[in-house]
Amino acid sequence: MPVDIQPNRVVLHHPAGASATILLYGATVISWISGSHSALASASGLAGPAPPAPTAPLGAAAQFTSSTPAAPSERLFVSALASLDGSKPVRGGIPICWPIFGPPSREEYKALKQHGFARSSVWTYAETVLDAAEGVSGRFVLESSEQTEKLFPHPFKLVYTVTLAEHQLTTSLRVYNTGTAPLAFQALLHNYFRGEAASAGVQPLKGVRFVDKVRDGARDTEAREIVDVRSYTDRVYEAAGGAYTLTFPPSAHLSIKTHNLPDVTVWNPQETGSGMADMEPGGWERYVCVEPGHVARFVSLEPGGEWWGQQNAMDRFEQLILAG
Ligand code: TA6
Repeated sequence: MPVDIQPNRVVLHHPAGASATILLYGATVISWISGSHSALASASGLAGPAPPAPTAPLGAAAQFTSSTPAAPSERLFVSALASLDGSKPVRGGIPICWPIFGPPSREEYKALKQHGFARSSVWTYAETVLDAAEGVSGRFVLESSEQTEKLFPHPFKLVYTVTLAEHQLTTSLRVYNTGTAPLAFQALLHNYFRGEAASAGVQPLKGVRFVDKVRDGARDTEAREIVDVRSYTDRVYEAAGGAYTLTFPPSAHLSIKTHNLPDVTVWNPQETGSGMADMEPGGWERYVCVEPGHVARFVSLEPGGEWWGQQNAMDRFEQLILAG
């Protein structure tokens, strides 16, 4: 069954063995299993606890070719202590931050919680958009309601489309202003990518201006070719270029391309993560958050207007294996 619609989640299955699981709570993608080579995934720390991956020495991985049978492996981190019952935002996966990112920075939004309410609202599964070898795609909707209007007095409609291909996951957020006044918002896709944080690198961010939340919002310019997260990192890079590579040496990488999401946050709490009740012990060692967003400035959408932002995450295992 390519699209499995369950009471609280939707599972997209791609014929090549990939899958994506999306909770209706927050339209949070909680699993992206990409068709890939499990031996390398295991060696690089990318493979998740399920499904089981056969072990093989890393040296053997270079022998692989594109015709080697692939075993799927998990690309997202979800804390073992995350709540998946709708009682609080999921610690992991891809929470959607909307209509704000971080704590409210505008007086008119002061009733909102950190990162807004999209990640803690129950969305509706609207339709299966595509069901083909090229991709399997499902669409989720969240509309303003009496509940949202108490906190956020702006009529809106959000449409979130998740598209799965053999080695790619594309998530696309559309915002419609269904009200009569301009709608101002930030938007961000808070990806928790699974992999060994100690070896992870994000690039190219050299020369990009950033706000350092670890240093009380100090402004600075990135000097490194490759950004690591070996110390507590919480940086919002502004107008960062929109295309990034997340590497987990020696062999795995993801490439992330975006549309209309000009900024990117890189976050890993290191030991401060132990202060989060829903963080599994040492969980911060097993992921890096690379979060494309439109956050440095608010989007201002006129009545009747439409905005969309998109990210495409591509698992580049196969290419590296072939290159190796
Ligand atoms: O995107 C990074 C960040 O804003 C950090 O400052 C950090 O607190 C993180 O998000 C997690 O926020 P949360 O509200 O999910 O605990």
